[in-house]
Amino acid sequence: MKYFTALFLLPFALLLNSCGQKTSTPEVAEIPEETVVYAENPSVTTDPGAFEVPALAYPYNALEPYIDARTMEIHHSRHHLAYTNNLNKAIAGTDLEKLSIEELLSNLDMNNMAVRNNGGGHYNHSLFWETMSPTGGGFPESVTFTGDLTATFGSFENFKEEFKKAALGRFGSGWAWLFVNKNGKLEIGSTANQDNPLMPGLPVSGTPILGLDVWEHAYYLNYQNKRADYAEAFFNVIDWEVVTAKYEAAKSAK
Ligand code: MN3
Repeated sequence: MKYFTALFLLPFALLLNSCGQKTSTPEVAEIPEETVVYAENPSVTTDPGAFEVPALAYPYNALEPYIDARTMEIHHSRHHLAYTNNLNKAIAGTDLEKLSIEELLSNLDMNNMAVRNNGGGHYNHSLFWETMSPTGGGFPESVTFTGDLTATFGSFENFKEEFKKAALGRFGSGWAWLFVNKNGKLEIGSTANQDNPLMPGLPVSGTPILGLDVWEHAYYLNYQNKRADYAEAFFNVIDWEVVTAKYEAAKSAK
């Protein structure tokens, strides 16, 4: 019976002992590492209206090290959101609310600066997010698209240099574009502010299939004033599959 009692009390004795040990050794406070959990498909809530900021197909940190998470977050959840909210406000109660963003921009009154800046901002950023991917970079796989790209610019490398030149040559804020012109041919160009080749009366005219945002807000945190490094890095995240699909759609629409 004595033996049984001792056996029965053993776990308690061990427990007491371990508690005693715990209090005798001061605990070292663990400082948790700062871990940010990024949403798989980050979304933001647009004010009620005709247009919505699209959710991204990849987390904010997915394009690192080429485009940093903080820049992506601010760019998508603040800059893009502001353009879309302001566009919705500018067209509220007008017939423009019934149009697609492409129709709206193609038939734009260029003196309507609120719709021009914010409609452009909404369209340009939507295209920008769509044509980037964490599995992007490299070369287009499509033989037709690569063939046309090479026929137009001489080689893929030449195309890249021309595109980077357009990005660097844009003074101040704007965008560099690869677009399909009215003859169904590939062309490179750039526009100021939030303009784009869909808008009427600009020197560059056609259907954008790839755009690079060269506003400082797109790269300043990571690249500061080094726009050339940012333009070079962009080529590591271009989703050529999406660009090719846009090329084919634009060509067949001409
Ligand atoms: Mn931007």
